[in-house]
Amino acid sequence: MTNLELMRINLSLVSHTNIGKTTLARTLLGRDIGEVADRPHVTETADDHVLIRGTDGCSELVLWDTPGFGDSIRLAQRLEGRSNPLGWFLSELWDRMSNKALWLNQRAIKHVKDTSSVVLYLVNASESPQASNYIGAEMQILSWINKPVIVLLNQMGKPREQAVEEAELQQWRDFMAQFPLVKDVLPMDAFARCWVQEFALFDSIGKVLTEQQKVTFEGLRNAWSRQRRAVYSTSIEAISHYLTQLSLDHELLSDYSLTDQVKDWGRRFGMVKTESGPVIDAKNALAARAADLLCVLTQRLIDAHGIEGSGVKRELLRRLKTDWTVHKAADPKGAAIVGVGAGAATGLAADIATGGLSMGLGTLLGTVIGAIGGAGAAVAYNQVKGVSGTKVSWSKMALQNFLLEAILLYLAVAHFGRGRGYWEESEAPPFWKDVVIDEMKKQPHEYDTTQMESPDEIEGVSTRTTDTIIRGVLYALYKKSI
Ligand SMILES: Nc1nc2c(ncn2[C@@H]2O[C@H](COP(=O)(O)OP(=O)(O)O)[C@@H](O)[C@H]2O)c(=O)[nH]1
Ligand SMILES: [Mg+2]
Repeated sequence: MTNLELMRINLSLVSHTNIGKTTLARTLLGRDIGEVADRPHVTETADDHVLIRGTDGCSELVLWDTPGFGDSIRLAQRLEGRSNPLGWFLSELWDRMSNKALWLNQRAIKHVKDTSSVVLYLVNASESPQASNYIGAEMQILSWINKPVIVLLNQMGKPREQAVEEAELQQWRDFMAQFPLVKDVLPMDAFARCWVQEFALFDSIGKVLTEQQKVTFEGLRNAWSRQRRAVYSTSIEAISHYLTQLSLDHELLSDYSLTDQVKDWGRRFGMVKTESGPVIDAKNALAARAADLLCVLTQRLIDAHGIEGSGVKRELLRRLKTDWTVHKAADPKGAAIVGVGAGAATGLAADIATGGLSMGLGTLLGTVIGAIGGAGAAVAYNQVKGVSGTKVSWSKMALQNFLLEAILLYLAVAHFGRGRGYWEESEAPPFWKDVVIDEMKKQPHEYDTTQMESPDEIEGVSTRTTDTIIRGVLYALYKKSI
C-alpha cells in the first residue's frame, strides 16, 4: 500500500440505480454535488468528494459517488468471465458502443474495485428485502469487488418510534446475514437521518479497515466528530440565546390606569369585547418580537447545519400579526403540555389549529394566539405591578413552551438532510414531542427563569437545561450518547 493510499480512505457509495446515492452524498457532505433526479443513470462517472480532511492537512476521507447498477443480472454474468482481461476489454469496447449503461457500470465497478477501502451499499428500505430482487445479483458483483460492505438503509421515511425502526432494521440484518461480505447494516436515510446516526456509521467503518488505515481513520473520525459537536454547541447556544431574550423581554405600562385595569379584567372574562388597550398592545408587541426571534433562531440553526434555505418568512409573520387577535382562545385545560406530574407545570396549547401553518411557526403562533385571544392570557403572560408601572412579560409556562418548541425545531433541523433540498418546515413526528416532554419532566428543577434578572444567569440555566434535555432526547431516540 502506498503512502497516498494510507492517507486517503475511500468510501464508495454503490447501489442499484436511482436509490439515492447522490442525495445521501449531499446530506453527508453538506453541499450540493452531482445531479439528483428520479430517473435511472443520472450519475455517469464515479466522482470523488472530500468528506473530511485531517488536521495534518494530508489525510482525507473521500466519498465516491458512482453510477448505479442498472442491469445487475447481466452485469453479474459479464463479471463472471472477468478472469480474461482481453475478454473484458473487448466486451467493454463492445458495450461502449452498444450499451452505454452497461459499459458505464463496468467501468464504475472496476473503479470501485481499484480504489475503495469500504463499500457503502445503499438499499431502498421502503421495499422489503425480499421484494428487491436485484440484491442477489448485486451481492455477486460486490463479492467480485471483494471489499468490506456496509449496507445503508435509505428511504426509510419519516422518523418513527425506535421499536418500529429496530424491527425494520432487524428484518434487513436477517436478510443480509447470508452474505458474508456484509459487515454491518445501518439506518441512514438521506432525507431524515440524524447526525447522531453518522457516529454509528463511523464506528462500523473503523472496524472493517486494515490496521494501517485505522490509524489514519482515527484522526479523521476525531476531526469529523469535532465538527459535528461544534454544530451542536452552536445550536445549543442559539437556543439559549433565544430563550434568554424571551425571558428578558417585557413591556412597561406606565400609564396603565385603574380604568384600563378594570377593562382588562373585564376582557379576560369576556365582559368587555373590544380587543384593544395598553395590555393588549403590550402582548401584541411581545408576541411579534417572539415571532421575530423564532425567525432568527430558525435561520441560525439552518446555517449551523449547512442546510440551504431561509427560515420562516418575516413578511408572513407581519401579515399574521394583524390577524392574531381574531383567533379564538385555546382551552387552557385541554392545552396542558407538560402534564401534571410532580414538579411539572401545565402550559399553553401548542397545537391550536392555525390554518395550515406548519410545526414551529404554527405552534409558536398557536401559543401566542391562544394567549392573546383571552382564556390563555392568564398563563401566558406575567403582569406585575411595580413602582414604575405594570410590567408584562412571558410567564413560566409560556417560556417552557418556547423551550419545548425550540427543541422540536432543533430536532427537525438536525434530521433534515441537505440532499432533500431547500429547508422547509414539516410536521414533526408526534412521538418526538412525547420524548421531549418526558425529558423535560425528568429534570430535577422545572425550567423557570421568570425570577432571574441577570442575562448571564438566565443564559446559563437555559444552556444547561437545553443541553441536558437534547442529550436525553437523542439518547432516547438513538441509544447513543453524544
Ligand atoms: N423519500 C426519499 N426519497 C429519496 C431519498 N434519497 C433519494 N431520494 C429520491 O430518489 C431519487 C433518486 O435519487 P438519486 O440521489 O439521484 O439516486 P442515485 O441514482 O442512487 O444517485 C430522487 O428523486 C431523490 O429525491 C430518501 O432518503 N427519501
Ligand atoms: Mg446519482
